Amino acid sequence: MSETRHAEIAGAGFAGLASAIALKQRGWSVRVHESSPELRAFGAGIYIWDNGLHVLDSLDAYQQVLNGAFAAPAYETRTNGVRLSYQRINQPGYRRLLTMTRQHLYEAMLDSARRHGIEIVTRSEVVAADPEGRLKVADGRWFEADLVIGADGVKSKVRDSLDIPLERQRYHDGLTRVLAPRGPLKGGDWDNVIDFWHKGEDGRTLRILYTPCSEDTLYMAMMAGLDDHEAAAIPVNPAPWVEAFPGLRPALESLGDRGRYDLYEKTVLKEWAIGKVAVVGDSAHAMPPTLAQGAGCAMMNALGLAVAMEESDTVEEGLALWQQRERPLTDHTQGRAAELAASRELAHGMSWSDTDMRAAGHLPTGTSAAFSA
Ligand code: FAD
Ligand code: 5PR
Repeated sequence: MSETRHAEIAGAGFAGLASAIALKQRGWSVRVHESSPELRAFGAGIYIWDNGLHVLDSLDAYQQVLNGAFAAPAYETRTNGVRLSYQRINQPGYRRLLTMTRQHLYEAMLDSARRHGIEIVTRSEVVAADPEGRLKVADGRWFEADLVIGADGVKSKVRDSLDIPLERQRYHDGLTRVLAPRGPLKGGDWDNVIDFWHKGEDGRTLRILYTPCSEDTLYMAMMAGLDDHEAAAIPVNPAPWVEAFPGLRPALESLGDRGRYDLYEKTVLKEWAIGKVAVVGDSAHAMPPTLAQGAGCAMMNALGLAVAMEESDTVEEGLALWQQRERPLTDHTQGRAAELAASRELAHGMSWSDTDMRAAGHLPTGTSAAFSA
């Protein structure tokens, strides 16, 4: 096909930016609509495994991500003070896992989008899509495209406007995610990722996934049950947390009124595409973060979509190929992440089994085993 094809994309999150860059790299023109007034990431820190790093390389964002991310030497689990699992990471022959602030990842992707000359319209709220290939914004205008992408997150309006049958599940646990200065928590084991669990004699379970995400910044995902009003409160009440995890006191006492509590959730769609509209990322497959693969799958599927378009004569054929090729891995990952969320199995240590690491160890469509950098 010689004439330039055009995509309209809802949402400038990780899925939207990845889709935009990957299509633009393959000769498409693209426009991204973002409802927020500013282009920035929300939330605290993020984990990106090998698979996501390969996609970032292909999107020309890897070097910038690497520069300023954290590469912990090990990943451990400690329950009631006892080390239950310990794995090296980021060392020759071991898995790679970079941790970083969400803003750091976002800026690297945004800078790549800008270098590629991608148009991003802020304060442009998408309200619907039409399978014929049109996207509608809040002021009533329609934008036509060869391909429409709904990358507008877990509350996707694009998805909802298409009436795709959907299954939604919420879990009993949720997390407060915060960034804090590392302060004295540096060097030795404090440079590891540490999944701290506390199982009290009173039946209470608390957990802090302790994650250095730069030289100076610490990310903590603090898990408490929905019915634990004291520990799930916002602003964070440090008392129960310091009691369970006294070693983290300096970080816990620095939190102030920061933080937000979010429940785990999962959405599964019958189809990821209808007509000329595809949904990508959390709009299609939100999952609990237990395998740290939500953004990883979002980025793999965004790149995979652009590759499938390149390989197909029509958008509809491309969308069919895309789902057939990419969906099984995401379904598997989502299902396993959900089991881990429901069972609290991670308290016994991470398994590092091939089943749990299938996405992390996958070489995504459109990437090569060697980093191009
Ligand atoms: P989003 O990041 O939600 O982006 C959607 C974008 O669309 C936003 O910019 C939003 O403003 C915009 N938007 C929304 N509605 C509209 C509209 N109507 N019109 C226009 N724009 C709109 N994943 C990992 O890979 N590693 C991790 O370590 C990890 N940790 C996590 C921890 C927690 C607690 C949670 C909840 C998730 C975690 N995830 C992780 C998952 C990851 O955050 C998501 O999978 C990822 O953000 C999905 O990207 P997205 O672009 O699909 O959606
Ligand atoms: N792993 C990661 C993570 O961010 C979370 C979990 C597991 C990287 C939560 O934020 O189990 O909830 C988890």
